[in-house]
Amino acid sequence: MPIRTVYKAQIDHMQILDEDGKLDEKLAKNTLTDEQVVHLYEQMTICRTLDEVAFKLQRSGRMGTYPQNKGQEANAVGAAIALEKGTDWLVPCYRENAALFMHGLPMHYILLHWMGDERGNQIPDGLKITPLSIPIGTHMLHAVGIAWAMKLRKERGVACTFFGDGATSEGDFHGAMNFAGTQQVPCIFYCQNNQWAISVPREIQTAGETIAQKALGYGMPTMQVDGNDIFAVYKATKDAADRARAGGGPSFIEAITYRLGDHTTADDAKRYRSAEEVDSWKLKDPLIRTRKYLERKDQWSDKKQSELDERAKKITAEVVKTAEGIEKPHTDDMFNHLFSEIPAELRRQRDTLRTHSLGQEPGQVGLRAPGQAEHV
Ligand SMILES: Cc1ncc(C[n+]2csc(CCOP(=O)(O)OP(=O)(O)O)c2C)c(N)n1
Ligand SMILES: [Mg+2]
Repeated sequence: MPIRTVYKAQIDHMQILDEDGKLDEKLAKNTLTDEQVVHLYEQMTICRTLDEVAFKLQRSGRMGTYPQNKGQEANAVGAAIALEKGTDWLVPCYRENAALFMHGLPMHYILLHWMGDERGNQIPDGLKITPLSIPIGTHMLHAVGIAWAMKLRKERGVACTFFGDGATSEGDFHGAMNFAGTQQVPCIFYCQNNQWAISVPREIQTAGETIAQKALGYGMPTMQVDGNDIFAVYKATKDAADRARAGGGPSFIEAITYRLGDHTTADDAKRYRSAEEVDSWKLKDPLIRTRKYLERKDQWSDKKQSELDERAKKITAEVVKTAEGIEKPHTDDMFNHLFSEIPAELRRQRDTLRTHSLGQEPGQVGLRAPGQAEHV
């Protein structure tokens, strides 16, 4: 019996808008209108302004650790506009702020989250968004579960989960991909390959030439896109969503991008990556590229830019005011959201906290007066 080839594969890379803001007209057909591009440019700018504000809040001790989205915004906005708000689920990691805002999450929730206030994770009813996943990769399983449920209920929705290059080395990632493939669930696996997992470079994250090829092992359509190109991100996500809605199962997208900031405010990326590398990626910045495109098409001006910058400043100042102005949480809140019926031991702890200061300031918030209404 001669040797025969039983499987052949290739991974395509798609770029539609190049670094100079030039468009591949053929590939761009039926993608984004100029009006939509302006909208996405505004969303990216507002998101980046919030990033800068959050960074300063952390540095001045008003917020905990914060992971900047800077440089990766095209992924979030391009995918978000390709998905249906209120129908499709977003299952995020922590570098997709703009997608969450576009699907309805009030911006101050993100600040509350990083200020360590759990109310930032209580997504308002009606929004199809799960809380940020700080454990790397665990949320892809949740996305597959949501997608499976939608399939069983014959709903039209798709679940799109975002994660990094590092997450694709986790066991949970492979479990999620395998199950999604065998059950053909309507799930989009969106990998933001930003070249680094904290200080671990992409080259040693996996021995494979691409991350996209990992999906071949799970029988999924897969491709690479330029993740700093809103057109390519939009097209890849829209095609994957259309396929999923038509019963075609899951898809994988590897988006090539770069985080221009440190991993988080607790990191100093200068210790492990060169200034030349960062500079080379600054030239590929999605905001610069999108603005160049709009200028080419006579859709943008310095005047519009300064109006937008002013608007972004105002919006984010208001967001900070809302986040910092929220009433302090009550100690009861620590017990209120985990169990429908609180176990006896936790009830005892909760009740003790109401009547004893436990070595803390007796005047602290949380010492509820006897007889005051209980939450549970
Ligand atoms: C299960 C788990 N292991 C380790 C960590 C610590 N950790 C936080 S971020 C990170 C790197 C993630 O890299 P990547 O998936 O590429 O995402 P990026 O931060 O680059 O967007 C690690 C190891 C964690 N949060 N969760
Ligand atoms: Mg990464």
